[in-house]
Amino acid sequence: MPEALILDVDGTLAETEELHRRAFNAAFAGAGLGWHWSQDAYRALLSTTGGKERMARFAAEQGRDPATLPIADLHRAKTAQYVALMDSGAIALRPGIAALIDEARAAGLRLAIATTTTPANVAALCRAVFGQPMEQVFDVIAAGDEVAAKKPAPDVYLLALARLGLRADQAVAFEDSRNGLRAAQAAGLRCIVSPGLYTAHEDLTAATRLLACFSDLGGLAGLRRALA
Ligand code: XBP
Ligand code: MG
Repeated sequence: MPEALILDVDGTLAETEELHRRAFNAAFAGAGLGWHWSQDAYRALLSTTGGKERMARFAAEQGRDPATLPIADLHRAKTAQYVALMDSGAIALRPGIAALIDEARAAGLRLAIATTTTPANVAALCRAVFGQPMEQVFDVIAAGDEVAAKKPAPDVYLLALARLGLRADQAVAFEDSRNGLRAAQAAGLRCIVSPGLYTAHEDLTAATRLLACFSDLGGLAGLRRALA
């Protein structure tokens, strides 16, 4: 049995990407940019991880030099919109996640986050779905802006492992996307994957175990079998 579970946030703990998309669009409207990301456009844009990086890519696709746009300000406005949406109670955990976290805690496993998004957004999610500060739910938080390269680079998983003080073979990752799976595996981790609304079309067959739903894992007993 691993000593820790390292969980992705967006798409894994909860289906947050639709909230991210709405928050981006609200920030664009607030800035008078005339940009709007449809669900189909956002699905394609998600191959670029990180909100700032995603906006810079979109600007370049529109023929604009990203350096001439206030990307950092736009991202701050987007994060504020996202936190407000989250605080309004728009989100729930994905099926199977609450039970897995409870069982892992009861069994003495440690819990970590390896996410591309910002700690402010993780904190808002924890307030909304656990009713607790993130530090009480997770022992370790590793976030995208703390590392040199975002997923699919292994950096954020390596940071989570370093903060846990564990080797990769002592933990297991949980992901919803190909970029996340590649990041976890590049860090040497085994990875349980269940695709979400925005990643169902991706090739996730390299997963240690690919599930339609995290509740199909069968808890820690199922995890032990999946890793055997
Ligand atoms: C999720 C992301 C994030 C969010 C937006 O990837 O790529 O960029 O879409 O968050 P993963 P920010 O689930 O693989 O970590 O705007 O805060 O970057
Ligand atoms: Mg994800």
